[in-house]
Amino acid sequence: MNAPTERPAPAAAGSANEFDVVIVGAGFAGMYMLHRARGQGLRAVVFEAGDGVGGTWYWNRYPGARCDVESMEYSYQFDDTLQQQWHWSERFAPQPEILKYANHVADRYDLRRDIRFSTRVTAAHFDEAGARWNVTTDRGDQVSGRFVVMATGCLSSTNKPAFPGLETFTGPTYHTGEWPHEPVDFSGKRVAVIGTGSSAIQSIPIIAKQASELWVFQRTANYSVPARNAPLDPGYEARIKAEYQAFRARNSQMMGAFGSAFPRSEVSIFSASDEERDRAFAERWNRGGLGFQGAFADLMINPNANEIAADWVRERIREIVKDPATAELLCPTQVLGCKRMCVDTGYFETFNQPHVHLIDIRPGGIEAITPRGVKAAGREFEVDAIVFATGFDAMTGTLLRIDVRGRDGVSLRDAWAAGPRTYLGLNVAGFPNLFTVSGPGSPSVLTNMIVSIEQHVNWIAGCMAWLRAQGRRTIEATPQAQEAWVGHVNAVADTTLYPHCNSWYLGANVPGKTRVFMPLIGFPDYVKRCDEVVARGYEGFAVA
Ligand code: NA7
Repeated sequence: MNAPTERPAPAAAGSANEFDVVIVGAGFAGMYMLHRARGQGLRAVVFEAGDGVGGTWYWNRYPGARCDVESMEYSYQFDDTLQQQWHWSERFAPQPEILKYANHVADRYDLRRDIRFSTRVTAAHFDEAGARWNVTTDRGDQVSGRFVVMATGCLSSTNKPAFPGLETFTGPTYHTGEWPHEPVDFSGKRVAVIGTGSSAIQSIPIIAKQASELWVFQRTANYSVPARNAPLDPGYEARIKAEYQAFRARNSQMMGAFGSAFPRSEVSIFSASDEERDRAFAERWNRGGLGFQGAFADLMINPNANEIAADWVRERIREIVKDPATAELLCPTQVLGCKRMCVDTGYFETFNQPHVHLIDIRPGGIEAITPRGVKAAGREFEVDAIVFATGFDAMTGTLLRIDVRGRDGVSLRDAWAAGPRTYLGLNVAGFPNLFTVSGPGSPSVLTNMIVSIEQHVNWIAGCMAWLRAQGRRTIEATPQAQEAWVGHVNAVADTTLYPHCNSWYLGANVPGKTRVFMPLIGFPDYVKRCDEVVARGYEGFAVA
């Protein structure tokens, strides 16, 4: 899919600090937004906290970091030459290669000249008289923009629990989401990893190869499927490239905008015999990756169906992990898939190594961090380094760290005090001309993020062009449309098992965060809805 031809706008009047579009973040969303804005002849600037592009893939450099969407699908599709020329080396791309791709895109489209790196946006205030946003950064920039696009990412603010005594630890500490740029060598070290989500599950097998002792502190066991990662098959790559656009089109019809090569089965688990169930699960387990969850049509809808799949995975864990007590501890008990499933390489096997220990912290959590290590389960574990794999203040964290004020000076923090409320996950009532890329209320984290990002950026770019063509200045969601949308997002979630456990989709991982199911389930219906809104003259938006 190529970006539609844009009609250039007249050059913006005003000083060097006046822009048509101010973009926050230079991850995949911010980079593409900049490219599209330029394509319309708009003056755009990007502020980026890191000193390079890549967003999530810039920050998450922990050992073993890898995408759980297959690499032939996890890339931009707006430029067919780009997708034809780029070559991925593995079935699931490792973080350094994705970062290399982000840098390639920045160079290829000459994006860096409009990106101000190492600069964090601290405030964005709407000036009603001028219908412009005044944006401030931690480096003293003060710029204004007709539009603000929050390309701030869904997993970009780390969750750092305030463990008592945290500051007293004498060794180095690391958060997986803010990993140092230099390689970290754990050779011969005693290491603690706190958390057993995706970041921990990817990094633990690698850390275990170096550490002399590895203590893993687990509050909730997670379901994980083997990645079966391998060098990318050149034949497969050639077949996809021979029909890349058709492949993309098929993926866009999937609930999560990926995985059309192995789509979700339409068969109910209850119409399958025991042998058929086993065969279906085994086929997907052996193929590797997130497709496991699609073995039957009703796994995420019916609790009994889900429990059968969960049991099947628990059996595999018991087969892999030799010590029965450790195996039992590693067996998750929550609904399968209601926390995002993990995709691993040798995670459960790692616990068969004598120097790797699993500590159940369910009863009392982490009691304290001490100068010498971690206190939990009634004892102190002496370690040389601690890795916090404790996740993110997802979807809203970064947005709410910025002092965003819309009409009447109302802050986004107040507007979202009872949880995020958006229309289409693209805009918030009372915040004209401010767009959120993959914001709460859009499919975002339940999809192939790059596909969702492109869909959002295309929509936003189209909206800006439309406003200009109509001679209008502002667009904002009506409160009524927003209320109805929030209701819709919740209603869709409630037809599934997703809200059934304490996941970051619900904000339940961050103490004090309001419990609201944030992403919308189902990419194809969402895209249809976005297109209908446009076809009906931006239905649900007030335009002035
Ligand atoms: P996750 O999936 O949120 O995992 C964080 C882990 O840290 C999880 O096991 C948490 O246990 C644990 N955690 C969080 N807070 C605490 C405290 N206070 N004490 C002990 N343990 C804690 O983050 P990831 O970075 O692994 O993955 C995020 C996404 O990135 C992932 O879904 C993929 O989409 C890619 P809990 O489950 O809350 O009991």
